[in-house]
Amino acid sequence: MSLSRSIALIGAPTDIGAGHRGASMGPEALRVAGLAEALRERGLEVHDTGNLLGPYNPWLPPTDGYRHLAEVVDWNRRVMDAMGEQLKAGRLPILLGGDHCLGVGSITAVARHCRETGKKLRVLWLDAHADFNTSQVTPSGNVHGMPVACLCGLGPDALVNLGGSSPAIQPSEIRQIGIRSVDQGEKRLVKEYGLDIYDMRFIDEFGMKRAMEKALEGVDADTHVHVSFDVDFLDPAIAPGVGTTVPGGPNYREAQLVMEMIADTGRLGSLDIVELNPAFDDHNRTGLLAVDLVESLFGKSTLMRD
Ligand code: HAR
Ligand code: MN
Ligand code: MN
Ligand code: MN
Repeated sequence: MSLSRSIALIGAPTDIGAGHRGASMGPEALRVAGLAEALRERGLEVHDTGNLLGPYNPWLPPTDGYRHLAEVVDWNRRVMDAMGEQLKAGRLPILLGGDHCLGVGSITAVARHCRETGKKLRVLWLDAHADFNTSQVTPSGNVHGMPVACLCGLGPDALVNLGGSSPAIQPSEIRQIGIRSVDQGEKRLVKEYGLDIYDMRFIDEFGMKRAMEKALEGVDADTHVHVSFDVDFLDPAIAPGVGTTVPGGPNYREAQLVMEMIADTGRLGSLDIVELNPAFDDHNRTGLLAVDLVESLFGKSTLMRD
């Protein structure tokens, strides 16, 4: 396995792009759930770099279709710089969100790292939502519903050009898994941009194994795999601790299989864990589940294989 043995945890305690307060407590909940210890148990070296500092959430209504755009940009710049620094140092960065608007900064840094090192990029977007809204079509103005569009060049200049070249990624570099909530206008855009989506309907009909085989098709020794794990990907029955639950998500075994199949590629290069909201959780149950799944992502098979 060519996994980087050295991991950097980067906390980004903010809910600046979300529709509910509380994802700002995500980084600490993941620490309390034992994330660093679990990774060390896997034989990995873990540096917790602590939390980034960014603007407070002013909790204002949208202006021109965005809530808190200036603050969202500020947080994303800090996330991009911190992720970029760790990638440059040869570590595998794990972003502890924070809401999913931070995926813009995180993946912009990863995409730049791939360009500089001549790697192919495969983003695996595990989510209930497609996060492909724009200011024109968003039902909420919440930027956590927009990061994939921004990364593909569709959005405000400050986010689209965060890394200095736009678009940060091509739609062909991303696969979405577990999707089951896409807004009306968002649907049109997703089709127009040709996103490769393994939604819950696909998973119901063909199973998670087939979905993941397809999502991982083409991943090879030259590929950097980035996993953007929005915890609302999981079925709310097992993961109540998120701001935007959507019924009908992957169950425990399906989620484990996703992580195990990614681990089997040996190509994981970076990770976001976002949208964990302790204010909605039950005794950190969702935080503990996220850590359990991340252990599988780093090769701890729940079965008899290792
Ligand atoms: N699609 C809705 C919106 O744009 C809800 C988005 C919720 N997003 C997240 N991240 N929780 O996936 O407002
Ligand atoms: Mn999301
Ligand atoms: Mn989501
Ligand atoms: Mn790398």
